Amino acid sequence: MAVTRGFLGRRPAESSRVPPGQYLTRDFPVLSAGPTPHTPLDKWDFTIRGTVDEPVSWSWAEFQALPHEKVTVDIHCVTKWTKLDTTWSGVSLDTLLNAASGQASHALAFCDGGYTTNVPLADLRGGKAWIVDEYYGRPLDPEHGGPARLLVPHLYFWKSAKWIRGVELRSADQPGFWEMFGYHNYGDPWKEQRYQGD
Ligand SMILES: Nc1nc2c(c(=O)[nH]1)N[C@H]1C(S)=C(S)[C@@H](COP(=O)(O)O)O[C@H]1N2
Ligand SMILES: [Mo]
Repeated sequence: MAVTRGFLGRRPAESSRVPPGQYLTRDFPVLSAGPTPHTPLDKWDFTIRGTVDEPVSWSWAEFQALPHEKVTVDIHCVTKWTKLDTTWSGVSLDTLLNAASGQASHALAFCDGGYTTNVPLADLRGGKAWIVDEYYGRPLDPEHGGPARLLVPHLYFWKSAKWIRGVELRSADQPGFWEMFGYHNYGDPWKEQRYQGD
C-alpha cells in the first residue's frame, strides 16, 4: 500500500487525470459492436497498405520478433469511463510505419470482423500509439482485442481498434465505423469530442 501510494504520488493527482465528463472505474468493461473473432495465429498478419510504395506485412512470428515496449497509460471511453494506469506491451507504430514509405496523411485501421477507425498519421507517430499483444504481462484476451489491438490512448478508446490486422494509409481522411455513425472524427477526450459537432 505504501509503495503503491509513493509510486502514484509522483504522478499528477488522480482527479486531474480524468477528462471532463468522465468517471473513474477499476473494472475493464468490454465494448464490441459485433461478435469476437478468433483468428488462429498462423493465419494472422499485420499489413500496412494503401498509399505506400510497397505494402508490408508481418506474420505473427515476425511481429513477435519486433522490439516490444511496456506502456502504462490512462484510457478513456466515450461511454464515460476512464481507467488509470493500464499496462500493456506492444510494438510502437513508429517501428511499423518506418518500414513503409509514402506520402500519406491519414490511416484507417482495419480489423478482423470488419471494424474500422480513422486516425491522422501524426497521431500514430512520435511514441503515441502501439499495436499491443499483452495486458498486464499476459496475452491479450480475445474480448479485449486479442491477439492484438491498436492502443492510441490520447484519443477516445473507440479509436483503439481491437483485432487489428493492419492500417491503410491514405492521402485523404476517410471516416471509420463509428465515425460514420456520428462519433467525432478526431475524438480528443480532453476537449470532449464525443460526437460530430462537439
Ligand atoms: N474491432 C473493434 N474494435 C473496437 C470496438 C469494436 O466494436 N470492434 N469497439 C471500440 C470501443 S467503442 C471501445 S470503448 C473499445 C473497448 O475496448 P474494450 O472492450 O477492451 O474495453 O474498443 C474499441 N475498439
Ligand atoms: Mo467506446
